[in-house]
Amino acid sequence: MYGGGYIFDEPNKKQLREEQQHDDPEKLAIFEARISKGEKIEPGDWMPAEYRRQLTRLIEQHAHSEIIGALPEGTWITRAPGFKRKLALIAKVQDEIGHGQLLYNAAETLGKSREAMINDLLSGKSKYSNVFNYPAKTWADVTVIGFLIDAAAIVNQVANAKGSYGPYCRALERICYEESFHLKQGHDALIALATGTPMQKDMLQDALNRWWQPIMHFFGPPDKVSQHSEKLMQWRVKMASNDEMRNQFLDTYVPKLWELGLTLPDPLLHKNTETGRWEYTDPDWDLFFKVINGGGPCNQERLQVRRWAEEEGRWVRKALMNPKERRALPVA
Ligand code: FAQ
Repeated sequence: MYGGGYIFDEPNKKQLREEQQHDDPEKLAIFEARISKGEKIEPGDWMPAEYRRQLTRLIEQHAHSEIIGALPEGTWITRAPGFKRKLALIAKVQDEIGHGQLLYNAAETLGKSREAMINDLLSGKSKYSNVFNYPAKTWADVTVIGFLIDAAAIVNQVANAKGSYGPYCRALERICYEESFHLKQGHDALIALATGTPMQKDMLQDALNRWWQPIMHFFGPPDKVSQHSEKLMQWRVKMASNDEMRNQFLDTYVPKLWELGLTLPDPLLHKNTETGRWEYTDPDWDLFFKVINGGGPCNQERLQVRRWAEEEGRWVRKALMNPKERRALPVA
């Protein structure tokens, strides 16, 4: 049981509704004043039920994205070209799983148990990032993930690390340090393919063409459609809107791709020099909602792998939780 005394599992939904109705206006005003002064909210502090619910949703989805996000790249560990790239990929995939652990810990401070979070992932109730529902068909796909998806994640995480909830911000700070290494390995692999043989360059261009729309989707729906942005920005959980983050990403990374002679599959993509904003063809948002709600090319496969891992790892969890069985485990 944590500071707010609130546990998120099923029987307590009624408690959430009641708490929302009875958020003390005086406490709410003090809480909002603290946030506007830039203070960090810690697990033992009073917080409105909706702040707790929104943060739990967002951090939990982020944690799920890290562990599901390890799957497309994980399948390439044995096939990465050369020993150096294999080692780097093993380390990166291990880091992503570690980020999941850090984020589950941060979400647990809000009262939802890890078991409940994993159950919600495996049942399909919780979401995770759209981008991990696409296949990594070639080594160039792994390269695009390592450069552009890590870059997109960094844009989001660097901003939100300055947000209001202490445990989430501290987890993000550490994650950002590690992600910056991931970005370097992605960039190195990108340059190798972009300056390699014509076949390597074609393979990279093909991957970029396939991943461009999912990457544009990554930052979430346009601000005019986003359901949660307004409240989350008011409470300094999200430090920039979806469109602002997308623009920042385009500003930093599109020139790096163009410099390498790569193209992007959007004839309208350009920076408007008067407004300083990037203009582009609106990505297919119906497709985005289909993918995040279970209808993408790999949703079933991703969840099946996690269910298998959960089942196969049951004996390890049981042994770790049971002191008698723990004594029987071989000492490393
Ligand atoms: N994918 O009202 P908004 C990584 C949902 S970590 C799936 O705008 P919000 C590391 C949203 O949940 C990647 N669903 O939502 C790595 C909501 O649905 P709900 C993950 C999405 O929360 C790299 C609905 O749409 N990063 O990549 C997505 O204000 C390489 C309405 O949207 C984070 O999670 C999406 N892309 O803003 C690992 C960062 N976008 O819950 C391996 C933390 C929106 O009402 C390899 N999260 N939805 O049913 C955030 O900053 C926010 O949650 C946003 C969305 C910006 C993603």
